[in-house]
Amino acid sequence: MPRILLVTGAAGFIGSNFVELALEAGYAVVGYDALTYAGHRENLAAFEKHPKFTFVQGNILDQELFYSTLQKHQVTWVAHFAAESHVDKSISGPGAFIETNVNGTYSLLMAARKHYEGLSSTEKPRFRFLHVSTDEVFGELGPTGKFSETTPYAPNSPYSASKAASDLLVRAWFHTYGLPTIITNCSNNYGPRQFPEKLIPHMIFCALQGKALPVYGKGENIRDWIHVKDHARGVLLALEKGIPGETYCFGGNSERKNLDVVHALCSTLDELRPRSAGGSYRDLISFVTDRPGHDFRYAIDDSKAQRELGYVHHFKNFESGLKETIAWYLSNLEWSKQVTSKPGVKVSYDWSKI
Ligand code: NAD
Ligand code: TDX
Repeated sequence: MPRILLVTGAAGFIGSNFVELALEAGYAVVGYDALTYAGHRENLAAFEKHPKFTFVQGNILDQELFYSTLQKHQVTWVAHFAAESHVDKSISGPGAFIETNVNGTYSLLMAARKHYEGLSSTEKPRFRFLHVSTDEVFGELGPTGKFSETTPYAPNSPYSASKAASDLLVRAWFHTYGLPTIITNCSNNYGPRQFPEKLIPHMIFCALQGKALPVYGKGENIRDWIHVKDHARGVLLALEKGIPGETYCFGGNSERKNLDVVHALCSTLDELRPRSAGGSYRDLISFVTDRPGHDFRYAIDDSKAQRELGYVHHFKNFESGLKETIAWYLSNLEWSKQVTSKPGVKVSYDWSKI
């Protein structure tokens, strides 16, 4: 029986990169996405006409639609990426995060369990519900140590608390109902198609406009950067080889201070697109009020995934991955213009200056 993969959040940053990989690997994929301010059909344009790809516009809170989609397409694996994903947005408006991330995941679990109960005895053991989560559920690290699958949860932002709550629901559905669930926790992703509210693309477009580059606090907070294609490969491996009830962490082995990321970004832009006004893009760096409750450091030990899933990092050098990413944004300015020009989008750029 072929694997039919349903991907929630397929039109978002990581979801669309995952769909691309799964199609390349030969799987049939059903993309399921509500197309919020962060989800875009443009992200699926390259494979929209792929014979093995189907798109359903739907909300994860719509349990009936989700169940009927699972039934109609005889789905055998679910990869759940859909979420409200921006920490700053969760601070100014936490309600949407509880609604989508907690209630939405609950709704999917209810529908997935009903679908699972109706599968044949040969299909049941092969069904998987993979929930994509974040390293932020573990809280923050001091200067040393790394998060792993055994780190206790200690979320600090409304975003990470809502993700932690959804992880615990997924865990409970495995233990109580026997739904074959897997959880993955990943560090900060970078790469093509990331919505420009997040650090890297936001800095690129501020720089191109000649606007200040807003570094929170002193820029000393540390993130572990993973290329989105490595994360996508990890999730696919977890579906193919992971054990139900287990969790797997993925990191990039590339810890950087935010200020160092912005410096690297400016140097690359200086090389690829020198400022017409002269000088370096670094001159635009501006230190602004810190994010409330800003976690100091994240870092992931992904040796379990390496050992048990055969996970390897393809993007070993963050600065060269960053350069490739910046080059992608520079050659896809029309994409950025379209995705930031939709209703409900908080970031806005003056495209006449870019
Ligand atoms: P994103 O914001 O780019 O995309 C989210 C997608 O989910 C969008 O396409 C949006 O339309 C869709 N969506 C939102 N609410 C929905 C709803 N109610 N019903 C259906 N679809 C809905 O996010 P991303 O950065 O691609 O993150 C994807 C997942 O990976 C999230 O679960 C996030 O928590 C997790 N994650 C992200 C990172 C990161 O660095 N970006 C790191 C670790 C984990
Ligand atoms: O303008 C900015 N200036 C700044 O200094 C922005 C947008 C961010 N920052 C800082 C805050 C963080 O320390 O940069 C770091 C990265 O910020 P974000 O890109 O907003 O990511 P982060 O808050 O670390 O969360 C991301 O990684 C984990 C994703 O958005 C989450 O979905 C994921 O779970």
